[in-house]
Amino acid sequence: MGFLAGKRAFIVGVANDSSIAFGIAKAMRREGAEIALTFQNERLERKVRSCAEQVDCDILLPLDVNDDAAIESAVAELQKTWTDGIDILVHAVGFAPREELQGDYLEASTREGFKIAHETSAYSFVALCKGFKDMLVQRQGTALTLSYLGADRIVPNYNVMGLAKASLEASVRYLAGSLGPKGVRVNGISAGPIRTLASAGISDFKKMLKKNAAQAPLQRTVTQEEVGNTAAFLCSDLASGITSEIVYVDAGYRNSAMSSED
Ligand code: NAD
Ligand code: 0WE
Repeated sequence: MGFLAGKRAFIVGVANDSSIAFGIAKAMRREGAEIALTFQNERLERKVRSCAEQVDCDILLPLDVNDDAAIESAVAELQKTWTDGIDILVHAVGFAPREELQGDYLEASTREGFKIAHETSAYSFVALCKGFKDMLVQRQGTALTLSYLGADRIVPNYNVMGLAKASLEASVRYLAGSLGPKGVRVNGISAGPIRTLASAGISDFKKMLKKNAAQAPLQRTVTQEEVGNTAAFLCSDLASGITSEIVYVDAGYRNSAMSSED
């Protein structure tokens, strides 16, 4: 029997079968969890529906995380099937206007871009935890989000997303503080760079993957499956003593100052 047998996971952030959220859904399904997925808009519905089928997921809901009414509807909809709450909430959402992720940080940054990046990438995790709080408390559940090293290092072009991820990571700690007394754990995974829809079209992404692989102790990048396995562990009872943490799944890159080539 898998280590997530009997658990119910609500996963936000699947766009297609390259999504990190889909790697998480597959790992959690493999370990026995029941899965519910969402799609951001009609444009993505068909792709997400095909992902849903692959993880035997019967609950597929529309959800724009910037819309509080949509979050409330998702809660109400989920409660119809999962009447006594959820065990796992996964937030794998990030967005900034494309122009903000190109070139010099100071030049590229705008008030509006800052607002959009922080609302969609950081506040949305708080909004989801607020909406699903009662359902999480009911089953002593756990929440998980996805971050990136740009939260505390200067990564060229990551720009305002770095600030939004720093806020998201601080939020993991404060949310853990809020929900810990109720028995709910909150953690984050900081993943190394992976080719997905969100990284498509990022200038020099291929170069970045190469540099990460060259400098990481494991001499390679990581996969959606590896992030998925860590997510499954963190959201399982095996991790019952872990909350407020950011776990790096990056082949060791963060702790490496130089590569053997330097
Ligand atoms: P992805 O494009 O597959 O996933 C991003 C998701 O965010 C999409 O499903 C998209 O629909 C969703 N989204 C954006 N705005 C939304 C909104 N308003 N409402 C609802 N959903 C919305 O890309 P991914 O790389 O799998 O990204 C998932 C998470 O992993 C993000 O938080 C990203 O920052 C993080 N991350 C990615 C990498 C990487 O290199 N790919 C590395 C570290 C962390
Ligand atoms: O968090 C991310 C991606 C975030 C992202 C990507 C896009 C592209 C399309 C947020 N918003 C948008 N907006 C769009 O219009 N990652 C960790 C992947 C990523 O993105 C980078 C990276 C890495 C790594 C951007 C610049 C530099 C490095």
